[in-house]
Amino acid sequence: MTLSSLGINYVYVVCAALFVLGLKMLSSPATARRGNLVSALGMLIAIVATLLAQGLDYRWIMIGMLIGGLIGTAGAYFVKMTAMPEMVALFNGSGGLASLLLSWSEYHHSPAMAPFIALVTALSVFIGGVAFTGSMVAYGKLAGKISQQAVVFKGQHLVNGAIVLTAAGAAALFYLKPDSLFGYLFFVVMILVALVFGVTSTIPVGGADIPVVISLLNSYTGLAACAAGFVVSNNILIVAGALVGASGIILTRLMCKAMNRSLFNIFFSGFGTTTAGAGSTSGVQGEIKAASAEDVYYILEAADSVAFVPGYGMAVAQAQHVVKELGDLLEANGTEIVYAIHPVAGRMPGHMNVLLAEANVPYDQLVEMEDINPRMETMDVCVVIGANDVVNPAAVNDAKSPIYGMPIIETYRAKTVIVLKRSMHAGFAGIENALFYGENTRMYFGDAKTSLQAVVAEFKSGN
Ligand code: TAP
Repeated sequence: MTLSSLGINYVYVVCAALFVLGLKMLSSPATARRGNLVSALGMLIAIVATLLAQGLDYRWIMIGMLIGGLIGTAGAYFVKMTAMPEMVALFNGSGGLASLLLSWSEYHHSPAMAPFIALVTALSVFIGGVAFTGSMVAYGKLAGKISQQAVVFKGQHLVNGAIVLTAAGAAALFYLKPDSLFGYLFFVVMILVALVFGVTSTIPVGGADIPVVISLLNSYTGLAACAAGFVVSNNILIVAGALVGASGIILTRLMCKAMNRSLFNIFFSGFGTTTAGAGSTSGVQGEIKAASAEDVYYILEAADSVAFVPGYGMAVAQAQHVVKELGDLLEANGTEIVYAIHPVAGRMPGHMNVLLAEANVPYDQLVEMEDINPRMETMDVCVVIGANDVVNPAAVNDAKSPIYGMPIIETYRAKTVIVLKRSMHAGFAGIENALFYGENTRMYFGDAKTSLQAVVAEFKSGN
């Protein structure tokens, strides 16, 4: 059975609509799961329709799909939530490599290319190659397989500039005569240079900034797929690639904005590479008021409204389930509960949303930063669970601070703040936090999960 070329384009329009709808649904926690399924359905229809339209021998394709499907399913089931960025990096790299290989094989089929096809072939192998090795470096850094430190050396910009110029030169020479031996030589040079550039452009990024880079590389993979779509004249690959390219760049921009950092700063500053400790100084003065589980119980028990503000430490402690348990107990006690989510809390986009969804926190209790800040003064208690930078008032009132200008959840304006962390160590940005010394702040030291379990026990025993 084959689909006519007109018929398949109708199918592709449906698939494209499903992709767009799926993306739209991904923008809200309440619809995100269904959005994923809608997009996946669009992709399934696109793959089946494309295979039917080509009238191919499907045996090898089926074997490939089966192996890939098994790896993907196993990965999705067994990967730990905190290892999700690594998995995304691996998938992303595979996408870049697939575009590179697809365009390379098309070139072998018909090296006598029209100028436009030569151009998109060059683009797809170059961007695909960069996305592949860049993602592998990103994976290595996140998984601790290679050093998380930013590798910054003198003349780095010059080296990267020379690499890009070499790639552009090779692409131009390939473009002029793609079907000659020289054309092929320059094609191979372009691939090698792309693979090297993926590494050299990613190693200057510190481990903690890698999620932003993964989002950017994701955008590259989309662009490579889009270019590959032109190479093989496949409309749905063009559309899907363009959507991934655009959404990747939008997400990258959002992450940069939420951290008040430029992409240049992320790529070249080596920010966040040192494990900042108590030694970081900003001249913060004041008294630390420690609290016990019993103190926290009394404060919470008397509160009418409580905002939980989760951060990276909640992910480390895997405290989301006990947070929900405490939230339920408070609700049963007649307290209003919200979970205030900062867009870059944790280490990956949507990190806190995913963890809280895993613990079945109702979506309508999740409140965004823009919505909680205006009513902060009316909140009786803010419970900061392993968050640090995203609640640091220096971002608002210390113009010299490296995070000045970064939007934060302004917990310091709440009536009482309880901070759960293990020590006075700094967070990702490596700076001290005046919130911990605030008049209205109580520090409850310890692992967030263990600490919250103790508070839950207090509630259950009715103290
Ligand atoms: P951080 O500022 O990194 O602070 C996390 C805090 O959690 C630390 O101060 C740590 O203090 C505490 N902690 C660690 N393990 C804990 C445990 N088991 N129990 C209790 N507390 C624990 O986190 P944040 O406030 O979520 O901010 C995120 C930072 O990452 C921002 O600077 C952001 O710009 C950056 N970033 C985010 C992203 C995305 S997309 N989310 C991407 C790249 C960078 P102790 O060691 O004292 O316990």
